[in-house]
Amino acid sequence: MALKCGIIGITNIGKTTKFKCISKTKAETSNFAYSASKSNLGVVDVPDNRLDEIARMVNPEKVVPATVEIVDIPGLAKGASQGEGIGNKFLEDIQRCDAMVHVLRCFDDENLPHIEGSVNPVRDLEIVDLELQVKDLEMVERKIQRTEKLVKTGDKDAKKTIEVLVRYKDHFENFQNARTLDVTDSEKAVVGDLFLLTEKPVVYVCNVDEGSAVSGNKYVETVRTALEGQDTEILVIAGALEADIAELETEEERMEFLEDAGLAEPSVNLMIRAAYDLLNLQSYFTEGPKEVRAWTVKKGMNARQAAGVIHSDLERGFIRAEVIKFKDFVELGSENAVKDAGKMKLEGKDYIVEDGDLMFIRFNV
Ligand SMILES: Nc1nc2c(ncn2[C@@H]2O[C@H](COP(=O)(O)OP(=O)(O)OP(=O)(O)O)[C@@H](O)[C@H]2O)c(=O)[nH]1
Ligand SMILES: [Mg+2]
Repeated sequence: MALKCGIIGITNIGKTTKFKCISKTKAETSNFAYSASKSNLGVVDVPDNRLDEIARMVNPEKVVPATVEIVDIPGLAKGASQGEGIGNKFLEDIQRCDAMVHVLRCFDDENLPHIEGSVNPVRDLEIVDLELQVKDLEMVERKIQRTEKLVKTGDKDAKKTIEVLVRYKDHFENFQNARTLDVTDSEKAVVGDLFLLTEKPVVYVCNVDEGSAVSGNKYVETVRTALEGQDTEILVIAGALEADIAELETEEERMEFLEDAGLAEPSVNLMIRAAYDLLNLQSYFTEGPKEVRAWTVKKGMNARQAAGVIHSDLERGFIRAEVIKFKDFVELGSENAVKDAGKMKLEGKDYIVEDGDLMFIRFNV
């Protein structure tokens, strides 16, 4: 099953607008709170300049980018965990995701009322976080009850388990997210079966007005201050502007508008790459006259597992991988030049694949 990244946030702040910029999936946007009644799933190309550069050099018949699954989830509101708004259903959709892009409204627009009556991204962030925390608290409390029964039967581990669970419980009761609790890996494993919502890795996206696309605005500053000290990325995206640009017919037109806005590429690209990274994914490349292609592997996969992403035969019959570093390929200009310079490495099955490796798999079945 593919890993998925969910776009979450309070209702009516531009989540679906962003989703439409990056995905070919049809999705409804509207001016009304809670108008969306279902999540949208999109398989989204991962923009990668390295792939484009290899393609320019090799000039293949076909270029195939990596993809990542993004789910646009309808907005939450205060009380969602108690069934408010569209309620619990979307918390379940978030549960099925492996990472989250949390969108925050950081733009003024008199024509677009805010569900809470004013623009305040930090308050919105706290509202959404609280809904997730309440859900997580519920999960942890239920596990505490289950485990207490085990303590009574004399299970020795159960007592330790409860100690860890209580730490999580206290943490949620202090309005904190699971990901910020200081725990060891084995302690974390205690809640592994709960798939806690606030444990999932997150990146924040500040949705700003056109004029703030490059340097942000006062709302973005409040978000930065609120998240200070947390190891988390904050992206700034002018959603409406990027939606307009995505609608343009030609690449030239799109580039012109981006340049006018002071951007080198659509900022939604950063969002896609951030999602890919949060999901712990990276790419390696294969190149030839027929096809230049990016393949998705989990970080830390070895060469043999990575070969299996192309085809199970390559994993089963793996002999070795010929590995070229992207930098060498670009600097030296071709596969042969890299070989002549002695910079192509032969690697065995245990080689840990690095992001951006060019690989040719030798196999025999
Ligand atoms: N001014 C302005 N309006 C925006 C921006 N992004 C989205 N909107 C408008 O906000 C409204 C809601 O946008 P959606 O993308 O449907 O919002 P959503 O977060 O998906 O809403 P729900 O699915 O109901 O949670 C639409 O009318 C959009 O045109 C933006 O960056 N600036
Ligand atoms: Mg929506």
